[in-house]
Amino acid sequence: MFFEDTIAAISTPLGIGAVSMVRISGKNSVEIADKIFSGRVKPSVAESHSILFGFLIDPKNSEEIDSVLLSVMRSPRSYTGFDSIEITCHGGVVNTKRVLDLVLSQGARLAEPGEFTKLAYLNGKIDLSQVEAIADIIHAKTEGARKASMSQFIGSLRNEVLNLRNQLIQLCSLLEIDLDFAEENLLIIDTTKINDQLSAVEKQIKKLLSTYNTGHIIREGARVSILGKPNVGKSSLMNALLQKNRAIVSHLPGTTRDYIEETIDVSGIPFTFVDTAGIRDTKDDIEIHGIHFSKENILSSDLIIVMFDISSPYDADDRRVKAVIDDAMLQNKTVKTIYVGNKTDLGEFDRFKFASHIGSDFIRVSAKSQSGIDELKTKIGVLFNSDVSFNSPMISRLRHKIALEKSLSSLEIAKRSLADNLSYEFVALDIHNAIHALAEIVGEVSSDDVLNNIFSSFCIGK
Ligand SMILES: Nc1nc2c(ncn2[C@@H]2O[C@H](COP(=O)(O)OP(=O)(O)OP(=O)(O)O)[C@@H](O)[C@H]2O)c(=O)[nH]1
Ligand SMILES: [Mg+2]
Repeated sequence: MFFEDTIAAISTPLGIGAVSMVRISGKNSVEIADKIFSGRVKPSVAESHSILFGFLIDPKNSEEIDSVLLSVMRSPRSYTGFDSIEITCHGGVVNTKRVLDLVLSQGARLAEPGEFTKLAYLNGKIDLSQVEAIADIIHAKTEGARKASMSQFIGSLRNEVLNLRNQLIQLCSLLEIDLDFAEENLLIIDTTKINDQLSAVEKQIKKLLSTYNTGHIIREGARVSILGKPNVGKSSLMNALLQKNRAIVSHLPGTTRDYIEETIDVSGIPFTFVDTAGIRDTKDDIEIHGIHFSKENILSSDLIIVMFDISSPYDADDRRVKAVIDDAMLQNKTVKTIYVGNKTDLGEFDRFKFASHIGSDFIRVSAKSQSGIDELKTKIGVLFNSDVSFNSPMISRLRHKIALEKSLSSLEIAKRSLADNLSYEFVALDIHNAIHALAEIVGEVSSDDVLNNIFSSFCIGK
């Protein structure tokens, strides 16, 4: 049985380092520690949350394995809720593995990825939104992602979901009380009031749903492709954004043939910038391939920077670029665009004519002299709401979005049932469905598939 096992794993990255940590959790943890640890105090008589200094000794041959610090955390005051031991030993691959082997030889089983956290979840120490937050803290690529994950870990999403759920539970109980007393005609509920309260909860759910775009981009990052005709300065802009010479720049049109990508942090969000081959009519086979990639990139991007050379007239190639982008936007409806007029250092041809050709305002930059680059970065950040408070409740996973949408559609059905004067029994049932969907977010109801999917993304030892 799951709860019967005592599990162990190396919780620090395997490699050369000052120290490593081997974690043990489960009912035999302290007993195992007693068998292998020699110090002034035995783990089994040590108080919870004390740290002991001593040696690990292999009971088989009394070999001294390592000098360590050993922490004792007794149930239920531990990460998993079970008795837990953490051994801080010297680092290094061979030494750390030897310590783990010693623990395993005394009856612990090697933990599966995320199993310590799974124990914590099954033991009711944390809910599923916090489990996900832990994975996100570990994988955070930017300060923004770290902050948002920490806010979720300390309960911002959980509290919001529980608050929504409580409002619905109260509504349900009102309806159910009314049903109980219906025959005696004792209570008559104001249907309009119930409808208004349902609408109020719907509004709050919609607000939470609206955080998905920013939330998942903070977690997963955004893809930004730079497009334009050859020679407008796409590769120069790429280098200016990255602050390094990553892409080849030359005066020859058609320099970039493949696409190049690199990720940087802009306002707390990981942005992957993609420099693409200039779009034009060409007979060159390799270039045609590159242009095909450029068009494909539009479909997988969250944002396209469309670039023009403002120092020369808007021409047929620019028109072609604009047509390609307009066409791709019909297929990728969520993609955002920013228009950029480059080479302002060479003078501007006709700013207003340009704006009317592209049907949009644009940002003026000089990739060469780096002017306007900060303004462009700010604009990119604003497009993805990077000014959002990382501490407010936010959803970041498709799983959350689907659950909220399910909840919303059950509430819509409830309102319809109410409008159709159906028995409150049906209305209450619809609201129960909405509550059930909300409960999925915090994992009060969950399928094995969902759990396996979440825990498989963890490292062993967490
Ligand atoms: N004066 C000036 N020259 C620029 C600027 N940006 C780029 N250039 C020059 O324009 C030429 C083309 O620049 P690239 O960055 O290679 O242009 P590209 O759009 O990547 O071109 P392809 O890869 O061929 O599609 C180079 O000679 C650059 O030095 C700018 O802001 N001002
Ligand atoms: Mg280029």
